Amino acid sequence: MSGADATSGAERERRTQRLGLVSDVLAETTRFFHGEGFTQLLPVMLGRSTDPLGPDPGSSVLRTVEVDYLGQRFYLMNSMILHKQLAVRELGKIWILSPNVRLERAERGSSGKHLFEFTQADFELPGARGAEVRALIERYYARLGSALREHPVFASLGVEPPRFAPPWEVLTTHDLEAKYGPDWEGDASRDREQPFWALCHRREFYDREDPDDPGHFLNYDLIYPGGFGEALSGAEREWKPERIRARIARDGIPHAAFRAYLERSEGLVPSAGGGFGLERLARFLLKTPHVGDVQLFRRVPGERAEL
Ligand code: ASN
Repeated sequence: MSGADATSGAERERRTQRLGLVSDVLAETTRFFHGEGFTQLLPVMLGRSTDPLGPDPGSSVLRTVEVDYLGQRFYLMNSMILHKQLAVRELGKIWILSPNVRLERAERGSSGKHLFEFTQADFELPGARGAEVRALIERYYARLGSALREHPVFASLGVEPPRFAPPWEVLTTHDLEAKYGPDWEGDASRDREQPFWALCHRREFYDREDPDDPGHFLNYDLIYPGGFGEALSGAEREWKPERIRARIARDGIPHAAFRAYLERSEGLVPSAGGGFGLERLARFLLKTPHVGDVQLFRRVPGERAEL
């Protein structure tokens, strides 16, 4: 066998092992949400409205993909947030393995954590507050860590198995900016050995503004340690139609894209939830250089896709 074949054979074997871990993470995630009483829904991929992904200083999406089909305009899912908000009223606690397409700028290819197609575990709980969601997610990671600790992939790839030790530090973006500057995520992540929560981001209209403290937001991100950065984003939601309309107007995002959602907004109820990227989770567990390394077919911005 030539050297090149041996190398690609070894790399193929590592890829098979990484994908095996992704499969086991999916199985554990499914067991967890079902055990917590969530109803699993199949994903929506084309919607008459979708997540605007902005205004958000962290977003760098070029555009939302529009599909005109038989006289209707659809958008490819940036995330299912708007559909989740409508679904919780009838269905209670829900979760979805939700594929998202986000056309990131080419420069994002070198961040190590951006993909233009990925899957998130996306969940929503009617009537919940942020603290309840954060406790749920801490239970999830603690359980995932114990379930995977003896997984042979870690010894085989020479990576430390995960040690998640919640409860985790809770900070605000104001604390983080004061210490690390406006681009706090990388340095704050590199400074820590456990994940931490970052609260209060000024971003999309569906994250609830604190009624007692305008200009502050009842949302949260979970950040991985070691420079791996954002794991999850979530929030308590705006559900009052007049507040949603005012936020959309304030953000200056085109109304047409939200007409179908706004027409149904009288049916919204208070809820909270979030979503975490499964590829980012697998990358964090396996400490691969790029999140594309845990995909079967890499979807890295600016890279030529194999298939
Ligand atoms: N899934 C996120 C949430 O529930 C939204 C997103 O992915 N942009 O808040």
